[in-house]
Amino acid sequence: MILILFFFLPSLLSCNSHPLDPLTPSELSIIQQTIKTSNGLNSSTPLNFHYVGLAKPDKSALLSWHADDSHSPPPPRMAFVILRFGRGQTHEIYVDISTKSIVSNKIYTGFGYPTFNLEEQTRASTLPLKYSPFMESVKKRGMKLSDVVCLAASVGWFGEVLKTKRVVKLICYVTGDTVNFYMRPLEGITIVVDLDVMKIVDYKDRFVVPVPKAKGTDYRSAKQSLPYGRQGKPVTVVQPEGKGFVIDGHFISWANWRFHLGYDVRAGAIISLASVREVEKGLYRQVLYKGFLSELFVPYQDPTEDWYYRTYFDTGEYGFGLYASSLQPLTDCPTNAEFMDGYYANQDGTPVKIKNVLCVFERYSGDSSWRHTETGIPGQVCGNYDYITNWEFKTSGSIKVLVSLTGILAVKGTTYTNAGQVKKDEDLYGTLLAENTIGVYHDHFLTYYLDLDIDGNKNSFVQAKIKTMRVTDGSSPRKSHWTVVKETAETEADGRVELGSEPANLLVVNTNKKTKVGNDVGYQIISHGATAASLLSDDDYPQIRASYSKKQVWVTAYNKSEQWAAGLYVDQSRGDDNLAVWSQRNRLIKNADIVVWYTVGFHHIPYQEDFPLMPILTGGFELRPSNFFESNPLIKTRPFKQTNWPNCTHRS
Ligand SMILES: *[C@@H]1O[C@H](CO)[C@@H](O)[C@H](O)[C@H]1NC(C)=O
Ligand SMILES: *[C@@H]1O[C@H](CO)[C@@H](O)[C@H](O)[C@H]1NC(C)=O
Ligand SMILES: *[C@@H]1O[C@H](CO)[C@@H](O)[C@H](O)[C@H]1NC(C)=O
Ligand SMILES: [Cu+2]
Repeated sequence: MILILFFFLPSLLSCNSHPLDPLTPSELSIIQQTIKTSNGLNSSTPLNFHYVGLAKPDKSALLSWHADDSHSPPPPRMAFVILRFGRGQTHEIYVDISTKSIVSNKIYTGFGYPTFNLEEQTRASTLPLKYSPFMESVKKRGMKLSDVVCLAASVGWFGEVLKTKRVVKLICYVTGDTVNFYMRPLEGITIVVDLDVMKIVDYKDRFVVPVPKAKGTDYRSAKQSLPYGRQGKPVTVVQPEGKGFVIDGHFISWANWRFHLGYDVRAGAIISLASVREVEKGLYRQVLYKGFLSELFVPYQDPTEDWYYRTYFDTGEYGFGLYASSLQPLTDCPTNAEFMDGYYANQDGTPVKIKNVLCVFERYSGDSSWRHTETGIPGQVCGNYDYITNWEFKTSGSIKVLVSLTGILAVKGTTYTNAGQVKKDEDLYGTLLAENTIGVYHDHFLTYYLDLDIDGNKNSFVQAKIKTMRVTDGSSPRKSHWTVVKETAETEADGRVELGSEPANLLVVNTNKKTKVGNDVGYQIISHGATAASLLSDDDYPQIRASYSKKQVWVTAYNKSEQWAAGLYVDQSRGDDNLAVWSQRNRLIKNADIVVWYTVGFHHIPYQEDFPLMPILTGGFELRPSNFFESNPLIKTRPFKQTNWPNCTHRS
């Protein structure tokens, strides 16, 4: 099958934009101009852009356009913009890009604030450097002001009843002889900045603990000293006949798969319209209408004054795509990768490019007799943590979604230099990783939005529960066996699953489509490790905000405006608009257009190997055909030609 792809000539393929393509730089400029010159928004008060992204076209309009093989005009391209204007008003604006006009402009009055933009975080983080009480605090700790770096942290919500100001807390660190300033926190200082007036509004210096030393915290290889470990041999990937996939704009075809790959400043990578080819019929069959990382909740487990509020929502508060870093060829992606750039609008609405934000490559994992080639799409995000998110498409029909955590832990300064000094009943809220350095306990909950459309959008959620049966009538020498009892979810209440509570396969099926032998076609969701759920009490404020994090799987009725698991406005949110709340509507989900929300969860107890930089830890899940094909589709896929090139040279 793969040979067909070699007949595609990229130059012959049109590069017309697809309705799901991310906003281009020129479109972002049109949006900026349209808004800035529009009546009512063009006053002298600056406009602050917090989100600019493609307004998703109506699903049914898009699907009929897609089925029509692009002969009809595509649905119009619209942008969705969240901006703050004047004193403290959040506007939701739809812009029609072709007519350069504002379609609607609504003021949001509910709780919660939009995603921070980078510029306001940068401005806030420099305020302490000119603030004399802080300069005094730095001096008191024997540090140089020029070595201090501060970062903005969301403050969360802790039961305040009235509307609060849009504030952040600053967490400060010392660089000096290391790039890894995260390992050298300045403890005991609270700095609160009001972002709307850009001023420090609260300051406390409560206690001093030693700043951990710089020695041993640098992770750059040039900074290491003898003795070194053994060096591995070089590795390279060669595809003698060229790449096996074709990229047409944002549409990717490879082997039996095709799908659209986009970038969004909030979500990062977005996979749409993924369909897999059925060899017998020569048809592409729908699998995943849309999939992306909807939220990433990271609550730290230290209730003390300096740490209690550190319960981050990286997607809704910071923007997973905004913090994406450029992937480095040969380091992050192999030699045979293709790269895609991402564009977002900055505070002023001006387009900014993130080069190589996504990469696409084929991977041969020759660990079985069948051909195994996969396309991985890592998108990387960097704050202190790095998350590498992978979408792997397999010729077997599986989509494997993996997330790898690496990077730098958030650590806490302490007077302790040895675990033996810790008092018997004292809770450190973490592990002593190095002298004066505690790696604080925390979780990572990555919630994926998966709008599965298995052979169409009328699907059902089925739990194939595995139950032990007793043989009591003496009909068999056996006393027991297990069997499968299928339960089809009627409403959203039946679509909430706590993984591990009982053995079951989780299936999304289309009961309107049967295989030849009469089974419902379907896909199942299989966990690959990392199934942690939140352990916080239900009445704890971070838990109220992320009330969906107690269950790993939720199934909801499709609703275009329900995309972000923790709600649209997450900074200081109060839990009134999130996945768990939507699920309470208890809509019908049987034979309906449904969305599966799957959370990859880690409880992270730090260990010394996580210092000064954490080695990769991976978990994820797989969407796997289950009675979708008539038989193993790999049988029909011709294996790769083995090529041995002992004497090839590498040219970059
Ligand atoms: C704002 O736009 C309106 C209508 O386009 C125009 O009449 C007005 O002069 C503009 N004001 C400013 C400050 O640019
Ligand atoms: C769709 O979602 C929005 C936001 O949760 C909600 O206001 C609206 O009522 C929902 N519509 C339906 C039909 O459930
Ligand atoms: C490798 O080297 C051998 C001997 O020099 C030569 O015959 C062969 O063509 C080379 N193969 C490739 C793929 O370059
Ligand atoms: Cu962690």
